[in-house]
Amino acid sequence: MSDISPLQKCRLQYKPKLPLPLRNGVLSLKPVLGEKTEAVADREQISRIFEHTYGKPEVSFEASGEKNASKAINAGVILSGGQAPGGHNVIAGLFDAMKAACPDNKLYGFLGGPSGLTDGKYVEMTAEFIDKYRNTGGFDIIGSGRTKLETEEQFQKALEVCKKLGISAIVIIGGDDSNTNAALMAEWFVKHNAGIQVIGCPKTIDGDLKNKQIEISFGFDTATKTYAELIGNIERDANSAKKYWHFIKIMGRSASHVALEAALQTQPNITLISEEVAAKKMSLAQIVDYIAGIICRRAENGKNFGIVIVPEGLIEFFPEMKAMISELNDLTHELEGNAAYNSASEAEKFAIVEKALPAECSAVFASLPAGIKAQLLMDRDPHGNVQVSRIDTEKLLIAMLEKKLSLMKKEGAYKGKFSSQAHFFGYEGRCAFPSNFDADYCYSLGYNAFALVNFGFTGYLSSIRNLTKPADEWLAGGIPLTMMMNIEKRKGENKPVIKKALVELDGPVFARLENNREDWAMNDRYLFPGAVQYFGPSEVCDLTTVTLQLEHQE
Ligand code: FBP
Repeated sequence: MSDISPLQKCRLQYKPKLPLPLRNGVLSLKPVLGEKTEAVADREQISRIFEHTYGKPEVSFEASGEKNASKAINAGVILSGGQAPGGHNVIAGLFDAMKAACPDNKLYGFLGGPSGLTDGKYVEMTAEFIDKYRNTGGFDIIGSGRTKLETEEQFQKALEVCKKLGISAIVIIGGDDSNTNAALMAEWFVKHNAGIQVIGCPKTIDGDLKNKQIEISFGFDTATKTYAELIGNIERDANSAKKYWHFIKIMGRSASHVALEAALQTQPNITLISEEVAAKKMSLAQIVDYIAGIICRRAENGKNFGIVIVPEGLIEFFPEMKAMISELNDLTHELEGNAAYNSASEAEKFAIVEKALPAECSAVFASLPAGIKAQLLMDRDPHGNVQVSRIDTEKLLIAMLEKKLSLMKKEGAYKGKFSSQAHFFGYEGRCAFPSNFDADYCYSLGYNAFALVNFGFTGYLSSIRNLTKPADEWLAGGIPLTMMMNIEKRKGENKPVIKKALVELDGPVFARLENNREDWAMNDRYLFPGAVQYFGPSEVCDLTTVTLQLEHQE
């Protein structure tokens, strides 16, 4: 019996498509430089921090018509942060580009994320090793991690490891934070004349690493197609049984791009968008009222079922919760080494926290069910933030709605029956086999990363554009990382960071939801996308999301 599934066997045969200029290998390219660039904001501070790498021009690659010579080099690659479908193809593209340029080129994979570089834990990539992972999901080829690379000591260690292995270029595959770290490391290497280039690749299913230059991060396409397939199946079930309200929390740490895209693909009854909740300063109680209103109106039409999409980060966008969570982040940090707190029972911990929080925040905390309180007190992520994937916001909404609806029933304002099911779609989509789009896009990002290395660039993000067109028409190039930065407060300190893209409430993607909201709430306009990640009609299978189509429509 084979130890791989029939689908995996089939996907291993898939040949990812490259943009036309890259198809003859990176040695046949010529870089075309644009104008000098500036950071999105806080230019003076950013230019001071990145004294040696600030302001570089954008670059695009064109076919040169001739083949340049190349000498053998060694490079390293790191997977950083949460998994996103297609990471393996970035590595495969990088590897193939290197070997096509010079068979003596060597690629080392650092194990377990950025700490693999500083701890000197690595594996040398061979064709045999990589071939098993082509077009597969996950990051298990070398593993990932969330260690931040930002200190002098870490950069020194990285330099020693690179020197030992003869590495002159590192490719970091990560999100906004990892690429901020890539920019810092690029700057440090230039400042210390280390002769090591650093190139980033835009990864995250959350879709919030995008801007004028980067159309989308990889993984967003597959994750949203996977969630949409599952939501469609639930819609079909809800419409068949007609007895449950399904509350579906959709991954996406902060921005609601994933929830919004999945909603546009499936047309559920209610879609909450965190950015809208924050902009309208809506409280949790107001959102509960809003959902209860739709449940009542549907019940009057004899429909005691429906679908509600809840973005993962929602809880942090309610103004009262945001303030409370921010106080709680500082407080839990202070309480970390406190023996009395650590040995206290759960109820005692709640009492300690309620006493220590400012009065208004304490009241908000006290109003929550014990399960949510306990989740809010769990460990923070490496940036000191609450881990929203571990908070059952969908269950919190259900609990509050049960109370609200039974009260309304007593008052005669609601005559329906409310039965619910809670779901969380996150990890199910994060490691799916990459869709055709992500398989092509990721392979191209990796291939193109080596083009940037070959022409001596550092502190750049690999960029493939024109993504709403077929791969033949994609454009390859590089964007200076400093161009995407601004200054933000992190753990009380001003830091340069790549600006996160949130859902634009005045943009065409949100407008599609807003214009259809009432119709989708009351009428059942469910769409059932099915499994279209790999095979099927090419307008959905090979091309990317509704979000990108709307953002780049002509
Ligand atoms: P990245 O930003 O590193 O890509 O990770 C995003 C994400 O998948 C979020 O959507 C989610 O909130 C988080 O990771 C979960 O983190 P963990 O893997 O640590 O549970």
